[in-house]
Amino acid sequence: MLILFAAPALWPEYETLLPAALARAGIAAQVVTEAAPEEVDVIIYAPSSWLQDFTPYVKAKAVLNLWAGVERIVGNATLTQALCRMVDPGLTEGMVEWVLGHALRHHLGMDRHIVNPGHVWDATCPPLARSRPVAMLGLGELGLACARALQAMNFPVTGWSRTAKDIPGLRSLHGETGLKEALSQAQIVVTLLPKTPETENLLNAERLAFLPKGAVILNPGRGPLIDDQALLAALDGGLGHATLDVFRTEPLPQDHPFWTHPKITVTPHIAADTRPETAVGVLVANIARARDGLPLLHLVDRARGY
Ligand code: NDP
Ligand code: OXD
Repeated sequence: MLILFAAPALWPEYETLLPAALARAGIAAQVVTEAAPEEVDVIIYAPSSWLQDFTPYVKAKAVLNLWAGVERIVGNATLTQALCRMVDPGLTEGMVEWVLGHALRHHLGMDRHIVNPGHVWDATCPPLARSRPVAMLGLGELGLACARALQAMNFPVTGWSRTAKDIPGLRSLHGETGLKEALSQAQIVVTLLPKTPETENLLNAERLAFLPKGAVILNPGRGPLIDDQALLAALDGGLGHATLDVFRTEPLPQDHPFWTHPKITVTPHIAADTRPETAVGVLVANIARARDGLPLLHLVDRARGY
């Protein structure tokens, strides 16, 4: 098989790992960074790739995205090949750590003690997690893993997703009324949704107003899920804090008000990264399936957008 690795910036991380993993799996494949398009069997892809026109890749059975989010490729009209997104145990683990860390920061009020120039002896003890409701918007690979980790710490978690779900031990809502209910009770909201036409500006002024006073938003999903201006206005009102990892423009422009707002924490799109050590296993599994004509894992529904 001929595998085109069309993500040059990431090549050094995969150059040794990927051929070794293919060899261990007994797959006779050559991984290259340049190839005659008509000879390529599988394309490994990242959104920053030089490859934007998939038309000449007539033999390619799959495009394997190295990112979980597919909004930068899903609308590509030249892409007729199957598109798979990244579901990587290492990436999920990273996201769980980011969400837990930032949830605990706000839950425990850590900032009061970390930045305390006046040496104030404020002995107010935080409540237990069991009395801090969390709304998890998105119950996919990442949202569900984060919901489970928060539940393991006793946070009462309500999940919300596009479709109705029956997940053992997790209160799950859907639809507009479900969203209003989840937001109205949440002291911490986590947005782990893909960017699609339906999710853009999901948290607008009207919906942000459902949140109780002092509530905190953690957004490791995508910037456009939240209306920037509505968020700033809500923070200037009763909203407690927003910790944002993703933005409409990245890197976040230096003059963007998010950088200096006292109730916003910016992290530079580092919530979770695809980890080559674990991701190669997922890539190899799908390469084997493409070779054997089996259904691919983590297929993107092009019409749905994720
Ligand atoms: P999944 O596709 O597994 O899950 C997406 C979830 O969002 C599903 O539960 C889906 O609902 C829900 N959803 C989609 N559209 C809607 C809608 N219109 N209304 C309500 N719910 C909706 O994605 P992942 O969990 O793997 O990833 C989520 C996102 O996280 C990625 O798309 C990416 O944008 C972001 N991400 C960010 C990273 C970072 O470092 N900041 C790293 C990796 C990912 P349903 O279950 O009903 O289909
Ligand atoms: C991803 C991301 O989508 O890093 O994988 O945001």
